[in-house]
Amino acid sequence: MMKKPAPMPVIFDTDPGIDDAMALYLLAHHPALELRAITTVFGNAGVDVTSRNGQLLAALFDQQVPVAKGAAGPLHVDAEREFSVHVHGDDGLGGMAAMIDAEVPALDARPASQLICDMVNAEPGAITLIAVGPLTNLALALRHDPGIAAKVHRVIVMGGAFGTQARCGNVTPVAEANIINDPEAADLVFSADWPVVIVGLDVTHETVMTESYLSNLQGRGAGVGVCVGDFLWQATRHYQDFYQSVDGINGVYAHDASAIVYAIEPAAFTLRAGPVRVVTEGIARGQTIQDFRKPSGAVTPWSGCPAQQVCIAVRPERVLAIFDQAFDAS
Ligand SMILES: [Ca+2]
Repeated sequence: MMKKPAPMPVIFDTDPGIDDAMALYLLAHHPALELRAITTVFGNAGVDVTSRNGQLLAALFDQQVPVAKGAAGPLHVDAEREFSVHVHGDDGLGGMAAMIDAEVPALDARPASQLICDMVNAEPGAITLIAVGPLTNLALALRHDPGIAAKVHRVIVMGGAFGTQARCGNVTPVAEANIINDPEAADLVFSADWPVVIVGLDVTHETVMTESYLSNLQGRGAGVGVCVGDFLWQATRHYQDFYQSVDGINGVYAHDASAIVYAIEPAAFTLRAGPVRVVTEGIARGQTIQDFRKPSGAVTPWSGCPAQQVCIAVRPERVLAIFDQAFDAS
């Protein structure tokens, strides 16, 4: 019999966030992955709220892992910032944070970037970073200890938009929310010499969790104190209304969960290789651009940056099936 591969150890960098909650549930319950730590960042709400949500979700999903609070704002503090309370509600969880009735773990004493450096240095080559919020914590970790780039197994980022299938920005015509929340950090993370896979709107907008799909989660998925499927159904009601009014879809996009599915089943995605830079100035601030042309020898701002991988196609039925299966009793 073939020996099962050891689960992939993961640090989850997150700004919960309703789709973050969905992603974390899948990460915590899939046998191919092993959640090692949760690091929080501003984004869908302020960092105090997203950190509290990280603690609440760790408790709900029965995960005894450190939760470390990260950046309260982007690298450049004068940058404009706006929280997505119109999308995720004031509490970041669609008004349902109060539904979670579980004992909440204390925050780790370290800042998120320090925890990332410590864990990566303790197990060189092992840790996968999955980042589904603004990339500030990863950028701070790289600044603090550039040596970690060579020791991280892989970085998987939910963010950006590259225009395939006309998938462009969701905050501006060219910028996606996680990237425009800290374009300087994103540019640093994509330009660093570590392997990055970018799961952007090009693929996340291809996968819609419809109202009937979400409804079918009810009564399924054991949580501490409350059924996870019931919690997600309630938490997505307002979130779904937002997408209905903006994009006319009867459901929600599988944004952050898609990054977890990539870690589980990369074959569900089509990748394109090439260096990626982020526009940091002007009206296109936050735009992600990959140079996937054949090398011409011309010197450009992409020259010398490592080739990263951008997801340009997905099999949505695999994303939906893998997420749904996490709600079946194991
Ligand atoms: Ca997120």
